[in-house]
Amino acid sequence: MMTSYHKKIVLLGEGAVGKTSLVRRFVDSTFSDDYIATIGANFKKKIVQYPENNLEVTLMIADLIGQQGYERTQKTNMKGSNGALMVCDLTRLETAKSLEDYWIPLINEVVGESPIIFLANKSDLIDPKSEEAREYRAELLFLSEKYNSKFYFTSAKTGENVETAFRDIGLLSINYKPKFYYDDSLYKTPHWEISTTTALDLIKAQLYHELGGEEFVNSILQTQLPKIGIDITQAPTKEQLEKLVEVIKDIEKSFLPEDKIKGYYIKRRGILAKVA
Ligand code: G3D
Ligand code: MG
Repeated sequence: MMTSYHKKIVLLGEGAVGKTSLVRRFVDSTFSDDYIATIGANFKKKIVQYPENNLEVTLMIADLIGQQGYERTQKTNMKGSNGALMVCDLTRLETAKSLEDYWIPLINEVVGESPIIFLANKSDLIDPKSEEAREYRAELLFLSEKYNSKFYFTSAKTGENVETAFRDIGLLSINYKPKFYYDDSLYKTPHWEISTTTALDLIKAQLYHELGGEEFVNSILQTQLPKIGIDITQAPTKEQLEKLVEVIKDIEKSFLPEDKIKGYYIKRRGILAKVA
C-alpha cells in the first residue's frame, strides 16, 4: 500500500510572472491565454503519485496574489505551507530580484525555512543561448545556491518542466513541518489613517480569520468582488469598499448568528472610518 500525505504548497512571485498559468497547466494540463486577475488566492488540488518511493501526495496548491500592498492577505494564505515555488519571469530580470527582496523574507517569517524551488517562467519567449538567458541563469544559480535549492526554466505555454517542478516540490514538502505563526497585527485595525488598498487587505485577512477557511472566503470574494467592480490590480474606491461591507453582511446572514454579524459589521465600518 502507498503511504499518503496531504501537503500545502504556495506559488509566490510578482504579478503576471505566470503563477496562475503554471497551476492551470499542471492541474488541467491546458494553457489558456485568457487571463483572470487573481483576487487573492486560488486553491487547487492534485494527487501526485511517486511509485518509486511508494507514496502519494495530495497537493493543495495555493496561488497567491502578487500585488504590493496585500501583505496581510499574503501572509494569511501562506500559513501552514510545506513548500514554495518561487516564480519569476524570464523577460523581466527584476522579478527574480524581488523574490529575494520580498518573497523569501515573507515566507520565512510565516512558515520558517521551508523547501523552495525557483522557476524562471516563459522560457518559450527567449532564446536559451542569448545574453539575457545567460545573465538570468547566473542570477538563479546564485539564488539557488544561497537558499540551498534548485531552479528550472519553465513555460506554462509549452509545458516545459512544469510537471517536474511540481513533482519535485511535492516530494520535498513531505518532510517539512511549518512553524506556528500568529501575528495580531494581521487582524487589528491600525490607529492611523489607511489607504483603500490596506483597508481591503485588512477586511480580507479578518474574513479568513473569522470565517476560518481560505477556500470558503475566496469563493465568496471571487463572485462578489467583480460584481462590485473591485479589481485587485487597482486600488478600490471607498464607495466600493462600503458596498463590499454591506454585501458581506448580507451573505453572513445565511450562516452566522445575529450578534456575530453585527460585531463584524461594526468592526468593518471601523476599518472604513480609518480610510483617508
Ligand atoms: P500571475 O498569476 O503570476 O499574475 P498569469 O500570471 O498566469 O496570470 O500570467 C500573466 C500573463 O503571462 C498572461 O498573459 C499569461 O498568458 C502569460 N504567461 C504565463 N505563463 C506564460 C508562459 O510560460 N509563456 C508565455 N508566452 N506567456 C505566459 P495575458 O496576456 O493573458 O495577460
Ligand atoms: Mg495569478
